[in-house]
Amino acid sequence: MRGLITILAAASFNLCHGSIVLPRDASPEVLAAEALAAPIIVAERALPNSPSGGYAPASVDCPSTRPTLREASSLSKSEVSWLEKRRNNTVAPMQAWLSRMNISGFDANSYINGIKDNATALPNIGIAVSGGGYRALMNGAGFIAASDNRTNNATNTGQIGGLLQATTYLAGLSGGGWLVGSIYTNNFSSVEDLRDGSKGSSVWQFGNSIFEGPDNDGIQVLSSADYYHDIVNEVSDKQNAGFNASITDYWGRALSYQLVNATNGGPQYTFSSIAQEPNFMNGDTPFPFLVTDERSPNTAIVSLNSTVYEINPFEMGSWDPTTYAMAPLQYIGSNFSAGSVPSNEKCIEGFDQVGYMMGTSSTLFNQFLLQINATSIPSFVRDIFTNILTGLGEDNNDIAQWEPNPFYHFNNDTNRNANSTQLTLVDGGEDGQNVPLYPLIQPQRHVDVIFAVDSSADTDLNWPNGTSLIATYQRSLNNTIQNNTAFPSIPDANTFVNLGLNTRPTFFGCNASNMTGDSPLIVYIPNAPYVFHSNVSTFDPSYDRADKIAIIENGYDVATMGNGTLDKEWPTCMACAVLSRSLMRTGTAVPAACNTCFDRYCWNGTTDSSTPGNYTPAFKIAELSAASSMGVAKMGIYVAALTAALVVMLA
Ligand SMILES: *[C@@H]1O[C@H](CO)[C@@H](O)[C@H](O)[C@H]1NC(C)=O
Ligand SMILES: *[C@@H]1O[C@H](CO)[C@@H](O)[C@H](O)[C@H]1NC(C)=O
Ligand SMILES: *[C@@H]1O[C@H](CO)[C@@H](O)[C@H](O)[C@H]1NC(C)=O
Ligand SMILES: *[C@@H]1O[C@H](CO)[C@@H](O)[C@H](O)[C@H]1NC(C)=O
Ligand SMILES: *[C@@H]1O[C@H](CO)[C@@H](O)[C@H](O)[C@H]1NC(C)=O
Ligand SMILES: *[C@@H]1O[C@H](CO)[C@@H](O)[C@H](O)[C@H]1NC(C)=O
Ligand SMILES: *[C@@H]1O[C@H](CO)[C@@H](O)[C@H](O)[C@H]1NC(C)=O
Ligand SMILES: *[C@@H]1O[C@H](CO)[C@@H](O)[C@H](O)[C@H]1NC(C)=O
Ligand SMILES: *[C@@H]1O[C@H](CO)[C@@H](O)[C@H](O)[C@H]1NC(C)=O
Ligand SMILES: *[C@@H]1O[C@H](CO)[C@@H](O)[C@H](O)[C@H]1NC(C)=O
Ligand SMILES: *[C@@H]1O[C@H](CO)[C@@H](O)[C@H](O)[C@H]1NC(C)=O
Ligand SMILES: CC(=O)N[C@H]1CO[C@H](CO)[C@@H](O)[C@@H]1O
Repeated sequence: MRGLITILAAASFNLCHGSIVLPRDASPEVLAAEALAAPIIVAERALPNSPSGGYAPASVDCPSTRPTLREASSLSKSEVSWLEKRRNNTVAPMQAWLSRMNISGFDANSYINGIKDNATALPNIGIAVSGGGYRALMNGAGFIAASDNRTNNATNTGQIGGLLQATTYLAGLSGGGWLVGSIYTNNFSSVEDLRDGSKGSSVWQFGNSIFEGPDNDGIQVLSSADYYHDIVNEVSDKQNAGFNASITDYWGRALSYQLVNATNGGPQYTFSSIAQEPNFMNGDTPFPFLVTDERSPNTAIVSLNSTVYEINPFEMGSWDPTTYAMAPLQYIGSNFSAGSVPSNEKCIEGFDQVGYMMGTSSTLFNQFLLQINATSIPSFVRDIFTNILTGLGEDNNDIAQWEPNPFYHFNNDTNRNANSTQLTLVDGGEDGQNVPLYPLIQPQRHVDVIFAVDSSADTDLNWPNGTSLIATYQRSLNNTIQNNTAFPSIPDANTFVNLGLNTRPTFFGCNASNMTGDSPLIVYIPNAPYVFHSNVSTFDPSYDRADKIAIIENGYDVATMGNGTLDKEWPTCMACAVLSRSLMRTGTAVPAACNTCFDRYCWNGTTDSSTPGNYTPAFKIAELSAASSMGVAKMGIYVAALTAALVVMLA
């Protein structure tokens, strides 16, 4: 409520005094309409609370307790008190969901009733949505839609709706981060609402690529030239305010028109403002994360031993024994030194602009912008990019340059960036961990089960083959970097393909007693064709409405195994996965129905590492008749883009 009131006050301040810079291109009519709608708009989204009123960060008086960094030795106080509300709020939805999932011979209601006052005993659920561009956004959206009790028909027999309402944590990375960021900045919108969009808004209108800008029926009524002028002007504002800009600023701004349902993609909306949304504050939504990787100074390689960062509504930082620190996200643009903001410095807010955060997590996608000469965009924009790219040099094309570095002179001995005024961040999947499990396997969070939605393009035909889980497993074996994160044993990619572990859901880590540490059970949900070829290229920038709907629907089928068509006990088996660790902790006998599920879905340690043939999965149900097939010609260009991206990555 506090946030709402602050913003209502700010909104009226805006109008009466005009001293906060307004979004530049708004016409008087739009401003008037916004003013009238302000109370509604304000209640419905993350908050437009950047102090500059636009994209640029700006200085503010520091709070009486000046912002400081902390060592990553525990959860933040803010997260701990938020969890008290959220864990309690998941009890009723969990009871309802487990009962609907119908585990025969097991009374879910009385089981949860018996432990509802003890968060340690209750199941603690996480969902992780992988990267993979728009493919990952849409396939991930299918999973979220299926899990959401607000989705039409999702609580019917054979469906899994309500899982989201029982979930504590929701992580996204790169394309999956666009999904998570878009849901939260639009007031925890349902996927159905985002998919269908709304009149006058370009949200989730993927028919026009970000090269063209939003369709002209939007509030914006922008031509492509106006769209680019706006983006370029906003980024200039940031530079004029004294901040370096990198290609990720342009990238994040362009993405925002499709992801943030506000005029010009909401240049003044921040990620930290999610913490001021009433539904988040009340513990009515899961806790969101974005994930990004650090590139050490003077290196071009990002590998499994790179430092990984999470961005959450309260903080940004790393649990790794390198940086091992958390910074308050709201003040992340301040000139921190050795963990505090020097007394002669003001505090900075607005650096954590939502598009910039989503862009940072998806910087590999900057490769998209490098294809600029193959598009029809205005020449002045090309000139700008050419200048930027020339200035950066090849190694820096795909980075977000965070300056100032909040971790400057902090943890001097271990922090690889301790002596650098810049923090260089890249796409969260560049270390190979394309499913954002990192925040969810931190031992402090005690997550029991993670639904790992994998839309990676591992195989030649853009299907996943377990490579991402293998990476997380390998990292967990390196005692120098893993810092007490345990992970179940994962077989090699050939085994994934030979045993079909990448074509249907698979559980890893079923036997908790047979592990090095306290690891969650991983429910692997790989993208596979049920009703549509959802293996579209990572670098395809536009999707017409029919394809968008079809890919989301296919993702829904991936989540529900075709509304139970492939296995009518699948919902029961999901519930068994959710309960597994809790049953063990409370010493409760595993129901026979769950043992049947575990026999069916748990990887039992078998391997077959022989080289498989081409992986060309057939439709598990039948191709949707309504959807168009993807244009083959269109894909050609983006195969070239993918190749370019790989060249840069491997360079
Ligand atoms: C937990 O949730 C229940 C049901 O929503 C509510 O009545 C109760 O006050 C909550 N308890 C705490 C400690 O928040
Ligand atoms: C979804 O779950 C929430 C939380 O339990 C509940 O308040 C809401 O009524 C449910 N909505 C539907 C449509 O079932
Ligand atoms: C809460 O549950 C845990 C795990 O079952 C158990 O060890 C602990 O004793 C319980 N605490 C209380 C207060 O009942
Ligand atoms: C609604 O759910 C039922 C049960 O899973 C399923 O048979 C039916 O096809 C679904 N309806 C639609 C329109 O998806
Ligand atoms: C977009 O914002 C408008 C105006 O606030 C709102 O009416 C609409 O429901 C929003 N659409 C989505 C998909 O969030
Ligand atoms: C383990 O991580 C450390 C530190 O990040 C790194 O130097 C080392 O090469 C890694 N070991 C292996 C076997 O990859
Ligand atoms: C990470 O490990 C690789 C070898 O596995 C090594 O080449 C690289 O230098 C290491 N990087 C850092 C930053 O430790
Ligand atoms: C685009 O074309 C211009 C002019 O031919 C060239 O200088 C520039 O390097 C090209 N940019 C890219 C990203 O290839
Ligand atoms: C880290 O090293 C720098 C430079 O030597 C020093 O100024 C700073 O105080 C050190 N930080 C801490 C926390 O000791
Ligand atoms: C940073 O500089 C300090 C002081 O010169 C030095 O002790 C420390 O090892 C350096 N840290 C790194 C990661 O290079
Ligand atoms: C799995 O994916 C990786 C990463 O793209 C690839 O190198 C490997 O060849 C693939 N293996 C199989 C069996 O698909
Ligand atoms: C649990 C654990 O081993 N935590 C370690 C993580 O890394 C920091 C920094 O090196 C150590 O202080 C912690 O003990």
